[in-house]
Amino acid sequence: MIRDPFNIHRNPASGLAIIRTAATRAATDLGEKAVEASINAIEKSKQAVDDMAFSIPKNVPSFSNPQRQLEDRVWGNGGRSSNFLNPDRNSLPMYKDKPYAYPPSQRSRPIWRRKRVIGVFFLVVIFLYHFGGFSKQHDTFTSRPSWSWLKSESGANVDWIERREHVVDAFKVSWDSYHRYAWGHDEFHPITKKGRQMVPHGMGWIIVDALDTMILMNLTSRVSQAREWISKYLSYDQDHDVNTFETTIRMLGGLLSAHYLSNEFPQLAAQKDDDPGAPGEDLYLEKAKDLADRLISAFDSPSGIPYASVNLAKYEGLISHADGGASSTAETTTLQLEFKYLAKLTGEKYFWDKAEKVMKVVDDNGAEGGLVPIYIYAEDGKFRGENIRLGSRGDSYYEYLIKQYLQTSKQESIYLEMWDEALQGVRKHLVTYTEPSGYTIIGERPEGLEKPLSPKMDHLVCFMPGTIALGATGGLTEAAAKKLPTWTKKNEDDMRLARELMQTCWGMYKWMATGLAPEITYFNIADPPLLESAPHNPPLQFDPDANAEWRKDFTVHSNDVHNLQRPETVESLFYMWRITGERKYREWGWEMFKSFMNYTALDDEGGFTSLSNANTIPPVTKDNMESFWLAETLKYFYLLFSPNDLLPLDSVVINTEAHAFPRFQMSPLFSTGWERKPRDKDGKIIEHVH
Ligand code: DMJ
Repeated sequence: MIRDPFNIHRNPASGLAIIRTAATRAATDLGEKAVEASINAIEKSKQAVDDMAFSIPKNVPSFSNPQRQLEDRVWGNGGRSSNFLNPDRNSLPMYKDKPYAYPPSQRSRPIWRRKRVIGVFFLVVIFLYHFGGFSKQHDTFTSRPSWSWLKSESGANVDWIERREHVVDAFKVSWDSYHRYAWGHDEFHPITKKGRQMVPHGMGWIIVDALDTMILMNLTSRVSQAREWISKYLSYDQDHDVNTFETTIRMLGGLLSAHYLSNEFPQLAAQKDDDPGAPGEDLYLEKAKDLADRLISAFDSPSGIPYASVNLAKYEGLISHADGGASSTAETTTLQLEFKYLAKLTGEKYFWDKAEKVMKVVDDNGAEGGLVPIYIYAEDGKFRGENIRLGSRGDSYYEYLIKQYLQTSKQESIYLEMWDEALQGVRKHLVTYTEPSGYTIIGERPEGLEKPLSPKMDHLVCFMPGTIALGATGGLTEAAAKKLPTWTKKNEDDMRLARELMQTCWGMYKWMATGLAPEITYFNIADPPLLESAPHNPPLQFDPDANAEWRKDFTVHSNDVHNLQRPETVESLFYMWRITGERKYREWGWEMFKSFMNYTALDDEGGFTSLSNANTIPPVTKDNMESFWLAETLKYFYLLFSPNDLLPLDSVVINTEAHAFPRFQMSPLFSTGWERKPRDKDGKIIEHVH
């Protein structure tokens, strides 16, 4: 651990870090060119080998599908909000991984104008149809690739390392396509082969998010590409607002993880710091520190709850444009692992204290059953509304409770207590079983705990099976944890819940035509919903028959059929495999990986894309590669097929964007520094009467 070696926080704009970088650059300018040339040569020869191993299939998009057009309207700005009141699609976006369900333009238009538009539209459609405009799109795709390995049957002697190599190939193709068509851009649209920036000069969204996956996969030349770009071009001194949470989990998390992995595993993607042209050895940490100094300004609110956004150049937190000015609860409570690890690395206590204080302010609201509403005001630290869910805006609040406990080597018992309380609350208020088959789901309470349960589950909720298992064993295998005196019936029950939810999440994939989950699934449940204690006995296999009974339990609305390459289910499969050792989780992961290869790969080694409709074959493509495809989804596939000693679960903690940090001891410098207010058995705070 180092402590702010260059003391750069005292002068964030021009610290010694910057001087070092400039000096390195000046001294090595000539050498860099030579390195660049040799990197390119290596790349070319590597790609020649890749070509033989991995030829990209064809796929079929339908640009005429009305579903696609609907999705493009709602998700058209990539789920980002530039200005909620006046969404301007052309301005540089502020990234948000949430759909703003604002309706299409409400401006009223004279009817004759609308008619004319409709008329022109139909003429264009007829023209394209007649002259083969649509069929041409189809000609460039096939519905299934012809890789022989995709058809191989699972036997007893599976070579998991060979399977893992196919994941590496998928990563290389994705990265190289991005490098070819959109290098340095924050977004990549692989069908139109275009990139787009989120801030004026780009903030390395894809490069930084993908970096530690490349280190783990030992992709040396590609790590060099990324490192060079970060060294030469990455600047956070940009007069633009960014989302506090997304920038923290992806950029700060990515840089910190790259720092950790490259120090902990110097043999992986080895970078020789004394090579001519190589940037300074603390490049990742220096960039992380500079970014954190800007992001920390989000915490300067009256309550200490961070604002939704930050202007990076101005070091200024910005209140949310939407949601009545409230921040998302999960977003304010999913910054702690990153700022605490940075505090540990630099010795800068203010990072720790500001992140820690958020947890106190949230907890002081006294949420019943430990279940928090999904919005909170930065101004006064009070919750907004009563909408409770473990999907978007609620999810990682719960995830970071147990992970904060593990990060500091189980020294902060307050977070275990909060996690246990919340999990009990989930059981009591959100868990129920589907009909007729009896799958376990986590529903939502959109109007508060006293109001009806909505049987809706975002794919995002599928982080829960793995996280529950992680909480139950602390990252040990189940077999090892069971031998400890601390193992109780509660741990048994948690593992059962984890297994049941894992099966439900896998069912979301099995239900869809492409084998790729939708964004949201609804379930058929009893009225009133069955209690968590109710008997239930779902079938262990998903019968592939199109009319199989289990299919009646699931429903997917036409608005929700998109698949954004999300990681949560493979993330949980990874934890479940490591913890239970049950081979089926690896096999499910392999099946899912094959579905991604079958239905999201683009022609001409164009990479992989999100889908607007994953419930039709051929699927409808969306022309976007999410950075978490590289940072999370492919990383979790890689880890799932890797030997278990790669990132052992009992010594690391993995952030919500799949960036790995070490567990560590709290030094005397750091403390939790707060206590929970006394509360009753439902978790409500007991007010003292004076
Ligand atoms: C990622 O940015 C993170 O996993 C986050 O916690 C949730 N959304 C995406 C992936 O779905």
